[in-house]
Amino acid sequence: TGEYDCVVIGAGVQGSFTAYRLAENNQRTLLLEQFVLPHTRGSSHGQTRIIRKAYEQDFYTHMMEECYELWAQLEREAGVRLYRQTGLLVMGPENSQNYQLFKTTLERNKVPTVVLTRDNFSQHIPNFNLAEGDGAVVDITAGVLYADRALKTVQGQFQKLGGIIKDKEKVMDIKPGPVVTVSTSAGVYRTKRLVITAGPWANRLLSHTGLQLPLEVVKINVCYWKEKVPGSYDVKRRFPCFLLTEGEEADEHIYGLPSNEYPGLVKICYHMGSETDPDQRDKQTDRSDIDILQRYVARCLPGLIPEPAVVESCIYTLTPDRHFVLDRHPNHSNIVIGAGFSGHGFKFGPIIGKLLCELSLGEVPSYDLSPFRITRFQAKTKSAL
Ligand code: PYC
Repeated sequence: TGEYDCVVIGAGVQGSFTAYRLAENNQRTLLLEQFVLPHTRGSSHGQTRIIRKAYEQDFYTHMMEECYELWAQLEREAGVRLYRQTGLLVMGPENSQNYQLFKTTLERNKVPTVVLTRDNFSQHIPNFNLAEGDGAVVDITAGVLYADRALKTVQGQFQKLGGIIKDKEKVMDIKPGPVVTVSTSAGVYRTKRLVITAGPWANRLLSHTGLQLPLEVVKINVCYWKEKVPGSYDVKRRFPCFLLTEGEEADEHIYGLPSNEYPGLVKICYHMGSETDPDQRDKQTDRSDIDILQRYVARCLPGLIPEPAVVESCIYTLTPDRHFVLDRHPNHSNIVIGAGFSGHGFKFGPIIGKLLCELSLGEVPSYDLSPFRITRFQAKTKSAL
């Protein structure tokens, strides 16, 4: 048995940053992970992610303002490079609500941007067809985060502060109370405070505490597309990340990152997938998202072969409104939950860590967390009755 000030369950990006912040606050902290680290079973693996201030809602843009500073601070502390600026090209039907929300949120928050016109588009973004009726604006601050490296870095910094990581330890039981007892496949731990950041496994763990959240777990096919002419979409040629809010083929976002981790291959994905059990991810073989992407690539990216060369997998844990869950457990105030990052949480890791740490320590959170409260789901259910 071990005694801790705080146990964090789930060593993905959110749990790792939370554990790091707790350790910084002199909390004796244990970070538990069910698989051998590093692993590719959840939502924090892969070499790259997009970082951006471009959002439909002000509250995300505000959080990202500070989050960029926290990423830079981690880079300095650890002496590693985690961010590369590329810009993010946001496109969508000029008159659609979604595209306009992106554009006006960028303007209102004075994020540096360049608005592209149909006339100058190809001069700035070669080998790309802007769809008929689409607008285009570039969030200059956006870029690529080196995801695997970031995760390893924050875990290393946590350990340097005396934090303990135990991987290959699956949580089998949680007994809430003033002191929470966490039983794993390898031991029993007693802790004053618990944080659950278990990604698609959140509801499995929450079932021990009498709570279930409306989370939908989907498998994402992470597709890499081969350049016809090597280098045409390369990060070194300043090809940006891009995000299409909606389009002829797509109701959900399509996003892409310049060729980077695999030379000559460009990562382009659909921001939706098919429901999966996270322990049976590879049994989900639906490819309708890939069909959507093939049509889009054929139409808009003429320099790519419209068939994915490499397909990897990732999991999204979606809430009904696609906003995160950052809250205390409704019945146990010493249990804090970070969940439902809905496929857009990685870039927020440092700020989520700060917020979950504040919640866990009973401090006033640095941001208004009302969009992220658990009660919003109950309110929906009640009004639907
Ligand atoms: O939120 O920028 C994002 C994103 C890119 C890919 C998946 N999510």
